[in-house]
Amino acid sequence: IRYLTAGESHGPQLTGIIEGIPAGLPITEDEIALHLARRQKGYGRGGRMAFEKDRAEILSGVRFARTTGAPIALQMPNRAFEKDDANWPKVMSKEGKGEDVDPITVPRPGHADLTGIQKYRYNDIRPAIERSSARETAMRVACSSIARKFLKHFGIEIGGHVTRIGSVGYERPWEDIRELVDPMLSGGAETVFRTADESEVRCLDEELSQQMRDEIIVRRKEGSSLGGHWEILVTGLPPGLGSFVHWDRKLDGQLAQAVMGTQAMKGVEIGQGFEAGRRHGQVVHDEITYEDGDFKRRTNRMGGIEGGISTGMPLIIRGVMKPIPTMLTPISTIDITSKEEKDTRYERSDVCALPRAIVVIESVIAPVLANAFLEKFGGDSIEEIEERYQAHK
Ligand code: EPS
Repeated sequence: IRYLTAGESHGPQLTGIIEGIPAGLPITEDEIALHLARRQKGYGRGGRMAFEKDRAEILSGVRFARTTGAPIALQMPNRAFEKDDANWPKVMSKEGKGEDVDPITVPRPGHADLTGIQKYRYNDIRPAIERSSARETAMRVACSSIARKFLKHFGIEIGGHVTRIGSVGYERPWEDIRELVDPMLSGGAETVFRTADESEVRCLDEELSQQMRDEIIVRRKEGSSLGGHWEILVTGLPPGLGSFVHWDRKLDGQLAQAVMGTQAMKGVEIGQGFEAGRRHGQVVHDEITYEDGDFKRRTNRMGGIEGGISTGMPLIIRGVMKPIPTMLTPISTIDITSKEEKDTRYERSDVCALPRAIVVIESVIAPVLANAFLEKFGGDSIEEIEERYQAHK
């Protein structure tokens, strides 16, 4: 399975193609719309999410609500293109020389603005802003929703939650979260997102949710922004996905790539992750048991992966998102044309996008897991894969 997206944040639409989804998977636009709608919700979002109504239209690869095995093309309009006062059809025009469009010459530290012009030799930052924007994640969610549906078909569920926003988070980020989350996993990882979605900041703890909201209010008033920490759980994965035989076949390596390939992510860990470096081996490794004809682990500090291969325990992926670089209160930068010191300019922006990013991270790992599953069980149609999976089980 692979997918590509195209589209600028303020261009006419986002486009996506996902291929490699086996034939016979039931899928509808409504199912894709579910995760798109989730991605639009969350405290800390900016004004744009109030009028974008993300819904992907399926253009190919699906017939009578089932995949055909052919590439699936999706499209989703950007309402901002028509709706904003900024005259985006003129600013984003594919024709002419743009003589009547003022170039943006003041890069925001932390965004792809300066690195973008250094790489592509633009004299206007606009193209870097447009393509690096988190708007593109809407199409990633759409494409990945189909891979997610494939996983769900085989009992594999994904669900995430926010564990920290700025200074507000769990006191003992490993123990406190395990106590809260692990009992929920017997109902499947979607229980986690369903519960987290009830909080405006997608945090499972009510008191922390309130404090996170307050933190966002404070930083919004200051004209600043916030990031935070997150955790994604996956249940139902069979043991044996991924491999240790080569670096690029390790499941944890592939998941890390998908996470780090997502806008604003600055770190990722599996299981206890960085915390394991503070402890010693006797209390880090998960003892192996044999119960009901199956190998199990007493604990899951390795987060469901050993030697680059799934253990059959729930997958625990955690990471960090940086604060958004677009801020109402300016910080110092340099004008790329005059080389003079300038204050950063403000464009409408979210204050904290982490509650929304949970849905994006849940999504981007789905094609990775679906690929690992397909690599092991193969097949061009759902029926064929079902037979192989049942035989394996
Ligand atoms: C973004 C800036 C904002 C966000 C956008 C990402 O857009 P605008 O500049 O139009 O207000 O709303 O995110 C989305 C549109 C989205 O769908 O997530 C940025 O600069 O990255």
